[in-house]
Amino acid sequence: MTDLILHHYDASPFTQRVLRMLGIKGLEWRSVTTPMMPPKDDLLALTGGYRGTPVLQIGADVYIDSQRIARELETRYPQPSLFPDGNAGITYAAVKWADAFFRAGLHMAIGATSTLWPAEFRQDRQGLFPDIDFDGVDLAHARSQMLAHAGFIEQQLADGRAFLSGGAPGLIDIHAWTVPWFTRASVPGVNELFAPFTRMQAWEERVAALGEGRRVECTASAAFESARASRPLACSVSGHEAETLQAGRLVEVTPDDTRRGAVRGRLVALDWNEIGVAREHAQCGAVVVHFPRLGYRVTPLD
Ligand SMILES: N[C@@H](CCC(=O)N[C@@H](CS)C(=O)NCC(=O)O)C(=O)O
Repeated sequence: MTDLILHHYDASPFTQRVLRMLGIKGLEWRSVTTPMMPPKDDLLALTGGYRGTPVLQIGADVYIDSQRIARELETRYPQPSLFPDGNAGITYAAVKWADAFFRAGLHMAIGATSTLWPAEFRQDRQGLFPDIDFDGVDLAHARSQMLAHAGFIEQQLADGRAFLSGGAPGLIDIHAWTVPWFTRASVPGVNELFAPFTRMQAWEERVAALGEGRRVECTASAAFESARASRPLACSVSGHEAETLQAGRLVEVTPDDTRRGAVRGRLVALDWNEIGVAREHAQCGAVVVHFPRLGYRVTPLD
């Protein structure tokens, strides 16, 4: 039975990113479906407070955020690579471009459809994105941003290449693809907006066809059992911040963009793009929760 356990719901564009990574690598994985909004007691028992999706669990190691998950999958399963052109650094950095594209799509979705969402869900999402005025979205601007981002994709495909970095699919395709994926399906006007981008549309189909590897359904209690039966991998604290963020310090890790929840634990892993905290819960036992540095704030508490 595979050790890869994804805690997620399929409607999430960030989940879709990870599914396509699993597709490129052809991996078997276990699926634990989480609710789209609280209460999410099982997920919080595992993460210690992070409510977002997706979360990848491998034994007693818990990986937060699609970018951290990409790094772990690439390390453990290097072939086929998520970087077929070898450009790993710039591709990881492009997550911030993909997030800007996502934000444009999110603004369009909120402006065009959020008054139709169930009141409880709308209220939850307002709390999650406190920087967005749900009643005052500038739709014309959001459309212009969507067009600009989609235009870059069309331009990149202009020489007839199958994928953004050449003939093989990679993380850059996954980053870019989730926005057309979720907006075409749910936001009125997007198909018309993207109509001139015919190369992009054909590319979207190729990325969708990467699939999701092999999904095996799983329960939260089986996932807890897998954590309890395992020990976290050895990790280390390194880098110049070791002077202020020493191993063993109690820290809080919080996403710096949306309110997906804070996690407290003892610092066990640190470098320029890694934070790992050790924590325990009766259901999962001792785990290490790993975050990327990009997009996450670490605050010492002792
Ligand atoms: N940077 C994160 C973003 C994850 C994210 O914002 N996911 C959304 C779903 S698309 C979420 O967590 N929403 C709140 C929830 O599911 O409770 C990642 O790449 O994983």
